[in-house]
Amino acid sequence: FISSSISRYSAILIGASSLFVGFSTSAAQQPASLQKPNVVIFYVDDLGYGDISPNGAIGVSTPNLDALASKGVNFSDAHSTASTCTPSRYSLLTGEHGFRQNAAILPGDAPALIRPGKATLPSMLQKAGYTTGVIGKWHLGLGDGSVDWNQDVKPGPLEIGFEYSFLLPATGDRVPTVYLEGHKVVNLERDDPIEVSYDHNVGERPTGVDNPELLRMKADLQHSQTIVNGISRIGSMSGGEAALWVDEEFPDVFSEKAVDFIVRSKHDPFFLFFSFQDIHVPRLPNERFKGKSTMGPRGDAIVQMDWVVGRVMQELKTQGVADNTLVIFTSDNGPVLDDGYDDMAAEMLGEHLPAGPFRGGKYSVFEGGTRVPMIVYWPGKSTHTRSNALISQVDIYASLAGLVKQPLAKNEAIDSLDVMDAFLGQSNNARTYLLEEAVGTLGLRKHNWKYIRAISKDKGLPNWLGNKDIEMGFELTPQLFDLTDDISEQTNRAKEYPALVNAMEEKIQQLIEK
Ligand code: NG6
Ligand code: CA
Repeated sequence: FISSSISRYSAILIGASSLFVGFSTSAAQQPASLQKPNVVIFYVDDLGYGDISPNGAIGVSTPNLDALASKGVNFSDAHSTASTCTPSRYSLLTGEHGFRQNAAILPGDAPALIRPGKATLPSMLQKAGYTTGVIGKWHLGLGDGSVDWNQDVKPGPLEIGFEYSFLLPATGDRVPTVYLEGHKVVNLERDDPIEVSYDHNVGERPTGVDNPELLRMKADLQHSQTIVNGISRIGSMSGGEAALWVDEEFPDVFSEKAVDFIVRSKHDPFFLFFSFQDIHVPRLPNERFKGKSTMGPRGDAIVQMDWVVGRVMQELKTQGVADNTLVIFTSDNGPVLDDGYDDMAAEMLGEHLPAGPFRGGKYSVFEGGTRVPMIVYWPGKSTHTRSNALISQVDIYASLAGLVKQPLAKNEAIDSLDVMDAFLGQSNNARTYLLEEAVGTLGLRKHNWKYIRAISKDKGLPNWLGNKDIEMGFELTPQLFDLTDDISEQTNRAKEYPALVNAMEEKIQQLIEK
């Protein structure tokens, strides 16, 4: 009786809602069993598998993640789709592999990579009645090309399914170093317009190249252009003085925006994509986190990130929506120590293993590139367990669509599988194969086998990869590892198993041609 009257009730609302954007059904009006859960994705930048205490971190403690893992599902074989940021984010939001859109690390003035009209995770959830917001790092491009930061900056997240956005437009180390709320640069003054260039110097601001004495942190050549807040960045920027961000304020600025979003949205089901700048470079944690790890700024940035998770989790409780919120905590790619700034990350590492037992890190095709922390928690719905299911972030899309009963079009989220039972820790059956994208090649998992495609000689690798002190896993011949007894990918078995190598190469071809 209840359910039929509810469905009649919502049918009336659906009819009426054509007048409005989205539904206005209050979550509180529905019996709990029929409520769609809120979804919060905490997406950390460059956080390695071993960087959190539930996964054995040594130099840093993350009590809020301990709390999450002590109730939720902690995954040991969960992957971002790529070992760099832009393609991983593209996949998370579209349910497609990054290579389909040639997703590569974008400059700070790149056009929007996800074009309006493309089905996305937020647009799918919007159709299912969700209020959607993105807060934090974007790095998926904005505008149509040669973006003018003094006008409405679009298309961007608002044109692909987010109702609210508060962004760091690209990365912390790239200009423009300003916040973007909706279409507008925050605090921009009319008589001080912003200009940005990635190929020549603009304006009068000092640069790291010319004025190294002004720097608070030494940087490599690529990070030595415009100085903002004592830190030289990638790219050149003039104007927008009143709009410049202060890196040390990120934890408070972004978590307050998240709090406001939760307070505003709590009557509808909501989706919050909380995308961290931490622990990407430049690592400039707030004063109150300084020295809270034994690893210098990189470890302190982890403490800061953990605090932000706790702050947002607390607000879910305060607003009375925690029990009906599905939380996914994960990272966009594996760890990196020196990524362009001299912040002592390598020197102060001690015994800590950022990638845990896995080889390589950010940029790598080895497991350390994409095997990232993932914790999922939905009170009363997820099982408390440690799961070794083979999970890809590309599957979040179809899994959430299944959960909210939103049918997918044929060409929507084509690489995404509904593995919600695995996300909730109720099954170990997720993927049997999983693609891993790196800057120079592709890897493929088939159960515990790991195949790495040979890189092509003539294509070469971006020259800046040379000095990262990371094992990339790029070889001119194919590699094959059996992770069952070789979790750290030490012994190449490709010559012993030529048929398997061929089969896995064929599988990659099939996936590409799909
Ligand atoms: C690289 C930057 C690096 C980082 C990365 C993107 C250089 C030398 N290095 O090009 O510092 O910004 O891009 O990181 O320019 S990601 O996590 O957003 O993919
Ligand atoms: Ca990243």
